[in-house]
Amino acid sequence: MEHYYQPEIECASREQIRAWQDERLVRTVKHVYDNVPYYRSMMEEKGVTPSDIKSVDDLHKLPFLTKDDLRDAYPYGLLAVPLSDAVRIQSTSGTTGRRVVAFYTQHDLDLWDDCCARAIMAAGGTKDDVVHVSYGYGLFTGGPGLNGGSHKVGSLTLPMSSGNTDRQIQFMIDLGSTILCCTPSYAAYLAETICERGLQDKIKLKAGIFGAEAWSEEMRRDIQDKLGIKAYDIYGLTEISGPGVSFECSAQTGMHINEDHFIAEIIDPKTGEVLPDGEKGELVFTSITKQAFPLLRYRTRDICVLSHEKCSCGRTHVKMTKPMGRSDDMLIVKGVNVFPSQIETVLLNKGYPANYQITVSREHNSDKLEVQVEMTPEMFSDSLGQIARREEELIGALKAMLGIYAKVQLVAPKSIARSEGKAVRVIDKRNLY
Ligand code: DLL
Repeated sequence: MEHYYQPEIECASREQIRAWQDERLVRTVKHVYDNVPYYRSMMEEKGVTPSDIKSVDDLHKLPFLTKDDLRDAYPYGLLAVPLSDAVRIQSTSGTTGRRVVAFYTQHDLDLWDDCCARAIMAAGGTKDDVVHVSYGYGLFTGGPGLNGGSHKVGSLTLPMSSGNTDRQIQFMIDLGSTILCCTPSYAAYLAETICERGLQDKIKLKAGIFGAEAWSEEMRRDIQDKLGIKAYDIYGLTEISGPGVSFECSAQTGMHINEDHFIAEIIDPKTGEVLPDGEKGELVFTSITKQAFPLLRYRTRDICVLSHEKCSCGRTHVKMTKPMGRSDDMLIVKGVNVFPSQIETVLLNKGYPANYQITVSREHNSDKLEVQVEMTPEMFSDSLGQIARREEELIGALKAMLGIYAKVQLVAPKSIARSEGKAVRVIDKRNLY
C-alpha cells in the first residue's frame, strides 16, 4: 500500500498545483524585491518589477541566479528576513572560499521537514518504523533533513551521523532499524560489511533512502540484493533547502519534485533558453514558500529530464530523472563538493606549475581522490626525502582547502601528457552517470 504524508498536496490536481504556484510565486517575488537589495538590483538590471510577474507564465522574465551570486552575497546578502527571524544555517560541503550558506526561519525548517517526511512515507515509512540516519549531521543538510522528516512521520529516529561502521551495524541490529538513510556509497559499504560478517539475518531493514551523490541502477540492485531492501533515491541541494526537494516513490522511475514549494524548469545550459518537457537540460529551481532564503531561478548545474507522465503511485507532482551529469566541473567526492579550480589554486599557491591530473575512482565503495602534480626542474633535483616532505605538505594544504584527503604524487617535469585542445584535468573512473 502506498503511504502519503500529505495526500491532499502530493496527489493534487494539476490545476490546483498551478494555482498554488501562481499565487506563491507572485508573493515570493514581491518579498525578495522588497527585502533583498541584491535581488532588487538584479531585477532592475533586467528591467523587471514585481508587477511584471503575474503567474508562472512570467517566470522566464526573471534573471537567473547562480552559485557565484551566492558567493558574492556571502554571508548575509541574500537573507530576506531580519536576522532575529532566522533560526538556522546549513552550508554546502567544500572550502571556506566557496562556501554557500543557506538560512531558515522556523517556518522554513517546518516545510523542509515536511518534504523529507513525504520522502520517508513514500519509502513505506510510518510511525512504527525505526529510521537510522547515517547522513552527516552538522552543516551538511543530509542528517538534519532526514532527522526532521523522521520526527514528523513519528518514527523512532536514530541520529547516527556518518562513520563508525561497527557501531552503525551494532545499533542497526540492537534497535531493529527498518529504514536506512545515507549516501548510496556508504549504503553499499555497509551492505558489503554486513554480508562479509554474515549478519544479513540479524538486520530488519526494509527500505533505504539514498542520495546526495550520483548512483547507478547497478548500484541500486547491488544494495537491494545484499540488504534485502527496496532502495529509494532522494535529491536536493543546500541552496534550495536540502534533501527532499524531490524523492522517489514505489515506482522507482524518477523523483517527484515537491511542486507546492519549488517550481522546476529545464534550460539549455549554454543559451539559458527554457526547454519543453522531456528534453534534457539543466535543472533550475524557484522556491516559492521560503521566508529566509527564497531563491528565484537558481541554476543547479544538474542535468536531467522532467516528466509529467502519470505515475502509478498516484502522486501528481512532476518527476525528474536522476541527474545525468553536471553543466559545471564540480565533482562530489565522499559526499564533498570539489571543484578542480580549488585544487589548482592550492598547487599554484605552493609554486607548482599548472600541469596536474586529478583522478577519482571508487574502491570498496569508497571514493578515492588522487592528484598527480609535475615538479619544477628545481624541485626535481631535490632528495627523495625532500620530495616526500613536499607531498605531505600538499596533502595538508589540499585537506585544508577541500576538507578531505587526497593522495598526492609528485612527478617529473613534463611527464603529464599535454593535450592538444582543452586540458583534460579530471579523470573520473566511477561511471556515475
Ligand atoms: O547533497 C542534499 C542531500 C542530502 C540530498 C541528502 C539527498 C540526500 P549539497 O551538498 O548542497 O546537498 O549537494 C547538492 O548534490 O546539486 C547534486 O549535484 C548532488 N545530488 C544530490 N542528490 C543527488 C542524487 C545535498 N540523488 C548536489 N543523485 C546536487 C545525484 C545528487 N546527485
